[in-house]
Amino acid sequence: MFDAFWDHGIIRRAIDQNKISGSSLNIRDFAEDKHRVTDDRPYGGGSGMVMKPEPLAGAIRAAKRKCPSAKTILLSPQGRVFDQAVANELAAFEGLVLVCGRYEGVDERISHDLIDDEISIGDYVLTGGELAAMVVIDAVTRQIPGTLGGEDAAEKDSFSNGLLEHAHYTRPQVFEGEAVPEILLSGHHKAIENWRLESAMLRTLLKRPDLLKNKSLRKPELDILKKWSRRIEEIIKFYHREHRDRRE
Ligand code: 4FV
Repeated sequence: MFDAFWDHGIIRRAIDQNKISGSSLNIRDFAEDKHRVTDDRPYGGGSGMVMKPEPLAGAIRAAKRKCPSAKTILLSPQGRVFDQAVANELAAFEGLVLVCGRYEGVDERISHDLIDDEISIGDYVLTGGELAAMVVIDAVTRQIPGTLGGEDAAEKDSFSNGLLEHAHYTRPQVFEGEAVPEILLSGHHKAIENWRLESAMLRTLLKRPDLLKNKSLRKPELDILKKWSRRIEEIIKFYHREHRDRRE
């Protein structure tokens, strides 16, 4: 599954620019028995299979020999939930060994002395950890300076300032009767910057109000919220005036 992943887009370019290097080790290559078995029935009975500790341990140790300072991470639903802050944190490490489980999961003893951290990409169950590992690699690679073309591209990301991104527009200026907001054509950079901040605030308020609640607001953001609340107050006052007049 990783062959295609390493070979496309920003990941491929980051590899070509030696910003990152990536390799995938097949756990079965570390199974020492003649049938190269990597899974077995669960002790205590029950359905499904569990990944055996020996091949996993062999693979993890082989990966660590490539980068001894690497942080080993098991992708599993039991892990701490992955988000932009975790991506930023992992981008600071020299290397990551991402362990991808299959079947019901991995033998618990692997977590005891070979795993530094456990990460989940979300509260749902996948058929394997590979897709989760790709999500982590993709988000972390974007945080490495220079992988996104514009030096500051990642800073302007959703979540980087605790807000969702502002609305984006490109040509044509009018699409199926809908025009691009005039302000974006004005060349007035400060006004465009303010428009984009208000767009980001509005989208965050409507789509992810939880982000606004946990965010330390900067003055421009507070001013925007105050402006909106004044407007809402006016509407409520107008409503009451209308209602009172109708009652009288
Ligand atoms: C998962 C997740 C996930 C659990 C059993 C693979 C599966 C199977 N990994 N975030 N959610 N893993 O569902 O990271 O082995």
